[in-house]
Amino acid sequence: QSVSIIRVPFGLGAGRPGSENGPDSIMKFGLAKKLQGLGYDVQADQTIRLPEGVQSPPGSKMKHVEEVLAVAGLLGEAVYKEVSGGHIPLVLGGDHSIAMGSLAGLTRHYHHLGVIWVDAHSDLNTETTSPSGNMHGISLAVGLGLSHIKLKQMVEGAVPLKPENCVIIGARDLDRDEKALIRSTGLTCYTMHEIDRLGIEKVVQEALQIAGNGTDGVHLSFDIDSVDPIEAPGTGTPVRGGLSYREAHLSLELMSESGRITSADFVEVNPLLDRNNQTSKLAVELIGSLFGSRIL
Ligand code: DIR
Ligand code: MN
Ligand code: MN
Ligand code: MN
Repeated sequence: QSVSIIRVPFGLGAGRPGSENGPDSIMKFGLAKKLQGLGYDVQADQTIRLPEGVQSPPGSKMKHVEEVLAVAGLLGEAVYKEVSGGHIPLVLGGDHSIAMGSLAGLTRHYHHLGVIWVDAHSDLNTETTSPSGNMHGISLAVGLGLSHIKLKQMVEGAVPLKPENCVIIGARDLDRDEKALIRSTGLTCYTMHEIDRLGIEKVVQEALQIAGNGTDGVHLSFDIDSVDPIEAPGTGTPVRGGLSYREAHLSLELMSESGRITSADFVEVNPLLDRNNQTSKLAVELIGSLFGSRIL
């Protein structure tokens, strides 16, 4: 099996700077070595950069739309190339707006893609409902075709996700219109309440069923702010009451065991806000669990 690491040092979709330093920080703490130690052939990693001269006009509600679209287009093409070449794309963010690029490239290849979105938030705002104007808060809505911004603007041949194959895990900070959308679209959202009641094992097994039901690929989009800020302080929008250290690892161990995950994003690591690189190091460990690292 071969993994293609794609670094996306882009943070303009978030409300504060720093996540653009996430990819290099995660790599610095030994990601390539970890994957090689687990038996993967790690493809020479590539970096997707914002082309020079791309700048959104000032004064619009959503911030940095042009920059986000430019990066998503380039990332989407890169992801499509890797996945159609038989490699597992591992995308390192950057803020969560880059997931639009991953989804665009992946849905060109997998016409029935399931998505597991692990996040404190649901990223289901649209340009109409967004209270912040931050593009990282709309990426799942774009994936589902609910925004005026479409995946096919980024990659030709991309198709929208089907809500019945999309699952959110770890939500605990939802905006009003996001709640309404979760109810109306019929995607599955396991908030921290369901995780507390059912246990993370049951939640992840159900999520794998839903995302894997009739799909030809399952993408994991992992926002590090899903993990409790005690373990992951280095992120732009921390929310207390998140996944514990073991819940986060167990989720990824179960996904690994299932053999169903065909690509992943790890996003929103912000080294500027971190304490002793705790969050970057955690990201490396968690990616290890997804790729088969076990305690014994
Ligand atoms: C909020 C925060 N719902 C927004 N979203 C974040 O800006 O739309 N997503 N932080 O990860
Ligand atoms: Mn997110
Ligand atoms: Mn989040
Ligand atoms: Mn989705």
